[in-house]
Amino acid sequence: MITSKKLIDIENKYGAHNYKPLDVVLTKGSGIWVEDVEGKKYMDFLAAYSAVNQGHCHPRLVKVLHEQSARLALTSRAFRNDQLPLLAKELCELTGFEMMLPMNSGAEAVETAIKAARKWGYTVKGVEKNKAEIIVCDGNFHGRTITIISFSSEEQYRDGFGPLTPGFTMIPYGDIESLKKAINENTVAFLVEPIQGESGVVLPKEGFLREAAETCKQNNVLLIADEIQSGLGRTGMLFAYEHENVKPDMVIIGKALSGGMYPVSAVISSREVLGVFNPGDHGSTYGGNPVACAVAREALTIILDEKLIERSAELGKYLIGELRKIDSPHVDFYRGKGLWIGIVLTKAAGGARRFCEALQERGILAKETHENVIRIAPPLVITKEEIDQALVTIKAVLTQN
Ligand code: IF1
Repeated sequence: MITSKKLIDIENKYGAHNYKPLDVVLTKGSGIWVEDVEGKKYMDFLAAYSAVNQGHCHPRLVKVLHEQSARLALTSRAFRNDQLPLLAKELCELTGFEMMLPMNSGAEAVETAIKAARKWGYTVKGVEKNKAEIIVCDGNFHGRTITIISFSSEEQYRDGFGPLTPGFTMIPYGDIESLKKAINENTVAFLVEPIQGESGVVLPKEGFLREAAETCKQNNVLLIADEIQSGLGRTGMLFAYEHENVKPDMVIIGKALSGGMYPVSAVISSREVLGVFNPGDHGSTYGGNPVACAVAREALTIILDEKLIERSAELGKYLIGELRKIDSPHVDFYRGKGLWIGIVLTKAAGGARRFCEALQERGILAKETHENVIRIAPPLVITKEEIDQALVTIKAVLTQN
């Protein structure tokens, strides 16, 4: 057997160092549990940044992946396949939108939404050629492509990668007055995460999304919700924007759309918006492939069959309630929705990394974000008993370290 240490050395030698992962080398997963190459078991409290909402290696997803990959894996969009129409229909019926466009990674779906919004601006709204502007938020995370990092507020994500893509304006997250001021006749869209993930599970002021939706409507600006991380049950609703009773013009999904089994993303929207694409305008070799579509269909069905949205709402409320009972000198406050919680540490706590390492030591894998936030996001299949088990460990780490 190759040891963890040996594998880490090999990865460090041959793999680019664009990450600094916890030094745990995983080889197996089932539900909320993962196992390293030495056989130590951990609870996964990150769930691959909410891609594994359905739990690791869900038997139904494994089965569909096996069967579909043995039947037909890839045709490209030059030909049709028998899975894409069914995913498109089921996804639209589930979400209440008219059309979808399938991609692979989240970033590609964000790019797709940006292209759709710009083209809608020129062909429907009547914006002057090459003048389209899109408003984004401070602290955003939408992916890693050149265009997407062009409007990141994180210096490190942009530094060294210029020249950057123009056409984006930034406002403070949650500030409705700034949004109103930033809109002009060239504004085609407002792109926003209903809850910011990488920023540390940051919720905007209550009412912000509702007012933003009204403002967008009044000004003929598209509201684009990036639900790649917040969507598909994570916050105790199918989509996080439902907490504010709004309906965006475009929604971007990925991650849990495949339950972590395969890269699948999509943009869902109206005929008016996605109808701007003509044959040849946009595409992808793998986007909409039969394996992706079959897996996504099953992943969506699992969310409904196993009542994962309701579980997230109920167990999330329970978990944050129990966390708040922990009397720790290191915790400033807790925030979150559903099974998506940020433990915000005090300045004096010395950063979240050491707490994540202590959790790892005791069998819980969680990831810090922005120095001082421990992010908690287990697969939504977690049971109350497993949460109680985890709470003992979390309490020990937050009070003893
Ligand atoms: C990394 C963060 C999370 C996302 C939202 C689009 C994408 C993401 C709201 C792009 C991706 C990831 C990717 C991963 C780490 C991660 C992350 F800390 F970096 F910000 F989740 F919090 N929109 N999020 O959260 O989707 O192209 O990756 O499929 O880049 O290291 P992708």
